[in-house]
Amino acid sequence: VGYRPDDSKVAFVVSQDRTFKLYTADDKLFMTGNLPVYKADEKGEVLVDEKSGDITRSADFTNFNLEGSFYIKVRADKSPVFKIEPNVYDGLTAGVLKVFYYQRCGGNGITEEYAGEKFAHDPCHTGKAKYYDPTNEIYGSVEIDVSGGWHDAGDYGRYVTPASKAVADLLLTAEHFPAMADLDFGGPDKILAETRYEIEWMLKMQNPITGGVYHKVTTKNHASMTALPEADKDQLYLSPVSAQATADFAAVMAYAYRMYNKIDPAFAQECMVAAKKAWEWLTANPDANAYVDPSFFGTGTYNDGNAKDELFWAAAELFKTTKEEKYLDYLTSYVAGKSNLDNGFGWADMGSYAQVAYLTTESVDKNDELYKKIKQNFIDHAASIIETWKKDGYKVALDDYVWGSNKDLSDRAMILIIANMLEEKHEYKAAVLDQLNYLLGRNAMDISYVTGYGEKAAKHPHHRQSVINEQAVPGMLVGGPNGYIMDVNGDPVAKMVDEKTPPAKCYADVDGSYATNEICIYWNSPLVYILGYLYQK
Ligand code: 9MR
Ligand code: ZN
Repeated sequence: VGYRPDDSKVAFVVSQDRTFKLYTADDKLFMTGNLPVYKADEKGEVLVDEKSGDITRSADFTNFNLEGSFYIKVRADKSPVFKIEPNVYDGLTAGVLKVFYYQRCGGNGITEEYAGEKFAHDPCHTGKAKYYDPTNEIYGSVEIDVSGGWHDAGDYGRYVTPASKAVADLLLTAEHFPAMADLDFGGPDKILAETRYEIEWMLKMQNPITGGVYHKVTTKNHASMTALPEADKDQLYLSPVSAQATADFAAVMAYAYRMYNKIDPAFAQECMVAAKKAWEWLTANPDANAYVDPSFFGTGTYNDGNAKDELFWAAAELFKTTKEEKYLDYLTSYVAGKSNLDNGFGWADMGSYAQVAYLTTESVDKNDELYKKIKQNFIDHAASIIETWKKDGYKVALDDYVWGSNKDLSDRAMILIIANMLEEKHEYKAAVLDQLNYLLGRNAMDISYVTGYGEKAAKHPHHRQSVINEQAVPGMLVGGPNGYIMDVNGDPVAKMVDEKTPPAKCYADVDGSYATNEICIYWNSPLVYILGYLYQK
């Protein structure tokens, strides 16, 4: 996609040449640079990048900072055209944020005014949802309106735990980078109102009597790949209440209170009451832990064996908002017994959100043991990410390429951005930009993983509206390389790769590939955070 004039600018070259050339998009030669000698180990063996199988060398043109459109050429090979411009990411930032609007489910549909003729659609999934098991004594007779919110991904399910991650990332973006709160991204609303659209749906997912929160609402099976949202008329079902969904919900609602209190105190109050009610359910059900989705469903499971990290997050947000002792007591005793603090930005591991909430609680004494332990843990986590970044041939801070690797990488960049807020370091900032450059095309597949951005970008995401309209909704981050794809039955990429394919290359831009090329709200959301950090002037 491009670089800002003052940032580092590097291309990775995999051929055996000595020089590289930089041309303007209209073919004027502007500079010639030398490629460095090959990196070698102690025995003089050339280093091969483990994750991609490539021997990479850096074509560094950082000092070149003229604005315009350019490409790099090494002998006959040309890179895609990229830009050098101060605001090179602005359009992308708006586009990545607008995806949440495109993912809207429910009442008003999405209109031509904002979605254009192609992607506008009628209201969808507005029927009442039943509890999946009619014989259940407490919930069996439940039939409620849970319309609204965002479709999770390429499918039309709506799931509370990944939704909580997406909401948390957008709230963190609006809070940490105030300029983002004003960004007009071409939808009907700005970031906080768009996020509220999801929060209002989440409120409907709480059982008003028990305070417990249903894990998800979906049809029994996924809609066909050719069904537009409004054509998917199957009965909606609620899955069981889970400790994960209830705790994530409590965390999100406590956080929402702080974010919306100035804008709409009545709404903020509603969130606060719901958060406390959810916490009551959690204290009344201390043994609720592993979530296993009923076999009734053929939709996403979001199975999660451990709910304690979600409770950790709930306690941290509730403490930050209310300052009540009981939440601090919970945090103190939970953290005291642990050597690792559940690092992760969801959907399964929510510990890093808890850490961030506690570390940014204003009244907390920075010399107390709890603060010091959590901060040390956060900084150690960032340091391990930096170690990985330094070793990698494409400067990717990933140890493993799993389903949704682009999310893991984006989450890791978020950790570095927040670590940089706690203790500023040049390395953190440099590593964040390298992760963004990877997502935007500087990678072993030579493709931008964000639809619509970059000359050579993913065009065939596993996303129903994009497949049906034969055009990708722009601004969506696809899942990316998946080193375990061979175990995924039914994914065409499983047959396109073999044991020898390096993990960073287990990817193809085909729309059947739900395990490398799907899109998700909680894959876009950490990217919004990264772009928010760069947007903040
Ligand atoms: O993002 C999820 C990934 O971490 C899991 O490994 C994978 C298999 O359980 O499921 C992914 O989530 C999918 C969800 O189940 C349904 N909607 C689409 C999600 C992205 O592929
Ligand atoms: Zn819908």
